[in-house]
Amino acid sequence: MTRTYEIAVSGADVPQDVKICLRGDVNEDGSINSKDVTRLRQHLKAPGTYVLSDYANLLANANGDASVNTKDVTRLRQYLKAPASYSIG
Ligand SMILES: [Ca+2]
Ligand SMILES: [Ca+2]
Repeated sequence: MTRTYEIAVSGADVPQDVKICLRGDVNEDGSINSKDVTRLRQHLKAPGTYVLSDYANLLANANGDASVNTKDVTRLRQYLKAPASYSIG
């Protein structure tokens, strides 16, 4: 997953806050757990009601393929059950 930032360089320091989440952390709270599965399932069932940000949509692509769908729900569940056997992303 790639995020791109444009930075204009000047003589002054400019602090930047950047939020970086692990793929699979659909609700962007810093951990991957059943809440992320729920969030993704809600989104897939009613995307107009449970909207994901562009970033959350990237994070939701748990299997790293070209789309966000029920396969990502399955991968998240597999990962949560056996993290040593299944990777995210
Ligand atoms: Ca989370
Ligand atoms: Ca996917």
